[in-house]
Parts: sequence; structure tokens; C-alpha cells
Amino acid sequence: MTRILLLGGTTEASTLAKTLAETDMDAVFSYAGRTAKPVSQPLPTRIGGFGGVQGLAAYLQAEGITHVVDATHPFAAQMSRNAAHACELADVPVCAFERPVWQAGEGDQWVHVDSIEEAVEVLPSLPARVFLAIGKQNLAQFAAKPQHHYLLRLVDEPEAPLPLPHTTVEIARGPFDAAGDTALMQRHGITHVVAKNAGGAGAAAKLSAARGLGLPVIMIGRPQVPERPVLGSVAEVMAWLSHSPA
Ligand code: 3Y8
Ligand code: NAP
Repeated sequence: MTRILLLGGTTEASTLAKTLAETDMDAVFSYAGRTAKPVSQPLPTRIGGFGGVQGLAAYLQAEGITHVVDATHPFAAQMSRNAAHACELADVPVCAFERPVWQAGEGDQWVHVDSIEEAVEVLPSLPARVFLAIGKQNLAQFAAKPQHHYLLRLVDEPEAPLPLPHTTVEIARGPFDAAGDTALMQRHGITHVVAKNAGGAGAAAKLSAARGLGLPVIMIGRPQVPERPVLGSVAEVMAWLSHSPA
């Protein structure tokens, strides 16, 4: 009997959840619990960590999970590492459902970096106005350059004081559109954009806006995640589910 654990938190995961809900397959959707009110899903949903690799392996056995689809964000590297290791321990097949990286096109002024720390390093010394569209978990590193004014886009109101002296906070949950991001960046006189190479459409608006406004984008490359089958569409995932032995 197939029972799927769908590790979510992205547009792809939500799209796959809709398809799974239309089948008679038994599936459970999983959020980390990063946001106050995550978008509801058409599948039974659990929220919160599993307790590391061991916790996840125990969950897989206790819940009789036969397949894991890792549809987490490309920067949710710890979850992907844990899923790969726990599935090996529990002998459960796992695949990733992931969108391709963004590639710079005509008119894009991208500076590629490999980490948040490197993104901080490449920011100028003279005060600038920086759109930090990377969420809230990695803001502390930018305190190394307090001279800039940072526009922060967060999903929820920050509970603790922010680690940066000059900020404007925009509370918004994507997906975003280019017109909205262009207006936002003009309103705040943005001179630089910092982005994670998330891929997908949900966060791409700021890249089109930067291209149109002729602004540089500091593009943070994806972290390393373990080898596992990487699928790029709902159809490929559904085929993988029917071909992988339960
Ligand atoms: C909790 C679930 C869906 C999924 C929607 C996608 C699109 C909108 C764009 C910008 C970039 C950012 C951030 C972003 C986007 C989608 C997708 C995506 C980027 C929700 C969600 C959860 C999260 C967690 C949140 C992180 C933060 C990252 C904001 C729900 C809305 C910056 C990533 O406040 C916090 O602690 C936020 C934390 C992880 C990155 C960070 O490190 O701060 N996502 N985002 C998931 C969970 O609990 O398991 O609340 O409904 C999901 C989505 N966020 O169903 O349609 O698929 O990428 N999310 C990035 O890409 O850089 C915003 O502002 O331009
Ligand atoms: P992460 O750093 O890779 O994972 C840290 C820990 O959070 C994991 O070890 C696990 O805790 C828990 N966790 C992460 N994703 C989970 C899930 N879907 N279900 C249950 N537990 C989960 O994760 P993150 O980068 O904070 O991302 C958290 C969530 O936000 C994920 O759902 C991800 O898809 C979504 N998201 C992240 C980003 C981003 O930029 N990082 C962007 C958009 C959406 P335990 O070890 O206790 O099991």
C-alpha cells in the first residue's frame, strides 16, 4: 500500500499536493513550521521538525511511509540531507522535485557568489540601498556592513529586533510579480538586489524588475545536497511513484 511523505514549503510542493489529492494515493504533507500561518494544503498536513535523521527514520517506520518526495526549497539543504540519510536507513525510496536554477539572460547584471558571507563581501563599501530578498534566517551576516539601508521582505512580522541598523521591512508572502517588484524597488531607491538562486516563478519577479531597472543582482548559488533522483515535473513524480516498488 503506497503512503507518501511530501516534504513541502514550495510552489512545486503545493502543485504536487493538488494532484495527489485527486488520486486515491495516501499522502501526508509536511511543513517545517517556519511561518505563522502556512498556506493550507488539500492533504493531511503535519507541521514541525522530525528530530533529525533518527527522528525522521522513526517517523517513516511508524507511519508506514513507502515513498518520500523532497519538494523542499533548494536552500532547505539540511532537510534534503536528512531525508536522503533517513530514507537510506529506513530503506524507503526518495526523490527530489525541484525547479531548475535561474540563468542570467540578456541585460542581466548578475554577480555570482557561493554563500551568504560572499554576498556580504561583494557589497560596496560606500552606503547603498540593498533589497535583501532572502527571507529572515540569514540577515545577521549582513550586520558586517551596517552602512547600507536594507529593504527586507519577510513573511511574518519580525518577533525579535532586527540585526541591522537601517532597514525598511515589507511583510509579504510570494509568489510576486515583476510590476509589483519594480514599483517596490523604485519606491525605495534600490541600488542592489541580493537573491538566492531559488529557481521557479515565485521569486523570479525581482530579477525581471532588476533587469528593467538596470540594477546589479548578487546571486547566491545553491548549497550542496546529496545525490538522489531529481525530477522536474508533477508528471515525472507521478511516474516515479508508480514505478518505484512500495
Ligand atoms: C514555510 C509556506 C506555495 C509556496 C510559496 C517558492 C515560492 C512564495 C518566494 C522574495 C523571496 C524566500 C522565502 C520565498 C518564496 C514561495 C513559496 C517562496 C522567498 C513559504 C512558506 C514557508 C516559507 C518559508 C520561508 C523562509 C524564507 C523563504 C521567504 C507558507 C511562504 C526568501 C526564499 O520568516 C521566515 O522564517 C521565512 C523563512 C524559509 C527563507 C529564509 O531563510 O528566511 N521561505 N515560505 C514553509 C515551512 O514551514 O515548511 O507559509 O505558506 C513558501 C514560499 N516561499 O505553497 O505556493 O516556491 O519559492 N520564501 C527565497 O526563495 O529566497 C521570498 O522575497 O523575493
Ligand atoms: P532547513 O534549514 O533545510 O531544515 C532545518 C530543519 O527544519 C530540518 O532539519 C527539519 O528539522 C526542519 N524542516 C525543514 N523543512 C521541513 C519540512 N518541510 N517538514 C518538516 N520539517 C522540516 O530548512 P529551511 O531552509 O529552514 O526551510 C524550512 C521550510 O521552508 C521548508 O519547508 C522549505 O521548503 C521552506 N522554504 C525554505 C526556503 C529557504 O530559502 N530556505 C525558501 C522557501 C521555502 P528536523 O531536523 O527536526 O527534522
